Amino acid sequence: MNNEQAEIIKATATDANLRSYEEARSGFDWTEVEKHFSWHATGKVNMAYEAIDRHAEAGLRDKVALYYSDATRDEAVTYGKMKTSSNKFGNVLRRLGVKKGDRVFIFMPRTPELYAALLGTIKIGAIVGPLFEAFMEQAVRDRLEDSQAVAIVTTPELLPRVPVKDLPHLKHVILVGDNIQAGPGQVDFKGEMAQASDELAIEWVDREDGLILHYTSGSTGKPKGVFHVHNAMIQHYYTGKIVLDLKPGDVYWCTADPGWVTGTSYGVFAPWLNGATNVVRGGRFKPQDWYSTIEKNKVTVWYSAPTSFRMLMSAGDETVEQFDLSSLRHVLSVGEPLNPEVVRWGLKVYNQRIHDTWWMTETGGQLICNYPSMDIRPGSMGKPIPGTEAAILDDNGNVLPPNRMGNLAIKTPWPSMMRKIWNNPAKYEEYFRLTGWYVSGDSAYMDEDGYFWFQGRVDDVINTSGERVGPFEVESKLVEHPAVAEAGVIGKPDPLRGEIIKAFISLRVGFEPSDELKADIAKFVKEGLAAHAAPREIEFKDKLPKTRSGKIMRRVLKAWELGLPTGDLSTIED
Ligand code: 6R9
Repeated sequence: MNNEQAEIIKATATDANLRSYEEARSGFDWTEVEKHFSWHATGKVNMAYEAIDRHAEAGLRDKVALYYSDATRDEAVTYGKMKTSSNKFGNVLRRLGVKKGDRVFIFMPRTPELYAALLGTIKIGAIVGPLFEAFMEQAVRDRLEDSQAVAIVTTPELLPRVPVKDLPHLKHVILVGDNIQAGPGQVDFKGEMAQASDELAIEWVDREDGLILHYTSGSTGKPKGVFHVHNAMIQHYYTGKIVLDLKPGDVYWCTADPGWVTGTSYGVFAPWLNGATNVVRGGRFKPQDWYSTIEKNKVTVWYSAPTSFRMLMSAGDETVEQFDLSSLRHVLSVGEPLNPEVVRWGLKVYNQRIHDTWWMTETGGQLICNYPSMDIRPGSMGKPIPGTEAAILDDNGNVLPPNRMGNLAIKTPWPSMMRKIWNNPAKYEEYFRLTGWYVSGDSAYMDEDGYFWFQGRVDDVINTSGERVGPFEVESKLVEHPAVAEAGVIGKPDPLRGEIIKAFISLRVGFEPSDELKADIAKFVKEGLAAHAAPREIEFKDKLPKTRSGKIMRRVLKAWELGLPTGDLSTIED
């Protein structure tokens, strides 16, 4: 089915946490993993305690939990320090009256304060909602409105994008910065933290109580609030151990922002549950900064995304040679298909096999992976982790034989599975419409040896530089522009970004196509929604292809774009 399939890169790991794949799977039992946790006996649990306090209390108080650097800061935060700073933040929230189950959003750049706020929120049993700092007003509004958040942690720079007046549930704006003059409803983070106690009575919650709310895009409607519970720690801990292969001495760098699920499940929970040292690099992507982050911190395990690897690749082999990257011993990727080309390049320049991993916001944790002890087939996502089963189903839920393309599905349940879509039970049910299975929305096939190969999205979700963008959200923003009558948005294949956003637009009467107008429309989306959601290409059309029920037929736009046959047009409007 795929000629890449013949290529095999042999496993080299000798001391992987995982025995052979087959051995690890046979007789696997999640309850054995649970025994690692202190709550196994009591039943009461808290993710932040297990990630930080537990280690701080077990002799790792002075071990570095976080190496943080950006253009102006360079800090090492110990487990002991992370415990007290998150305790303090928990106390700040309690003093404001924030309670278990309340939603608290964090909307700020990656800094040690962000991590203290995230952990402190979890410590008091509140549900944390991380937001990308790139979000503009509409994106922030949608998420805070839907979740009825009571508090937001942000910076004075980002505050103008929080429409406080329109959000009646939002009672507290906690501002992180210097010389904050807190107005009504506002709180000075630093001032409050300085006064707060180091000691906090942790809120012990049930395994099924709320932990985190990640908003993510679907093909229709507003973004969905994917709701995860404390129980997810079982999977975060276990995959941190067997997939990331984390050991106590590791310095681990996950390049993802906590606004993306990778930046929390594997940028916060998995590494700290495993007692590793975590690296966070603030600021924007620059190849030299990235390599110097690895060199300076002696990063051993590195988890990034195809889009970043492709950008590093285009920065050239010479750039790699300027740095000492010999500390690296394990490299992984997630977010989009990992091109075989990138895998080969990684082997050449880093002397590392890049291990692909597949999972989703909804799955909460890794599911289909290449283990350290497994041969890699470049272009394949790997095999389901122990304790889980994956299959390719037809649309009626029948399991398809090897080499047949269909719906990638996972047998339910697994520990980190989402527990609901906030305010939208119907949407939640859609994922489980084929009894006994979670239907991912990705299409794939499995080869004879059980390796899974990604083929595409079943719906229209665009994956640009590893970020999921719903075409509907972009179209809605586009039609708010005074010149735009109708808009249809697709993902156009792009060698660097995976896909870029291309918009087909019909103009209102009185407007003429021009390059200035294109630029103005793109800017409108960038400032109104998010930079990564702005179309990089715009094409004006007199009319857009629509179904009789008025739905824009994105697959026809895509076929036009790719010069492919348009397929069944029976539902098209005239
Ligand atoms: C963790 C994360 C999920 C979607 C998923 C799929 C794509 C993720 C992939 C991959 C090919 C991989 N995706 N990993 N495609 N190979 N290894 O990315 O979550 O942002 O929710 O995106 O990303 O299409 O369905 P999320």
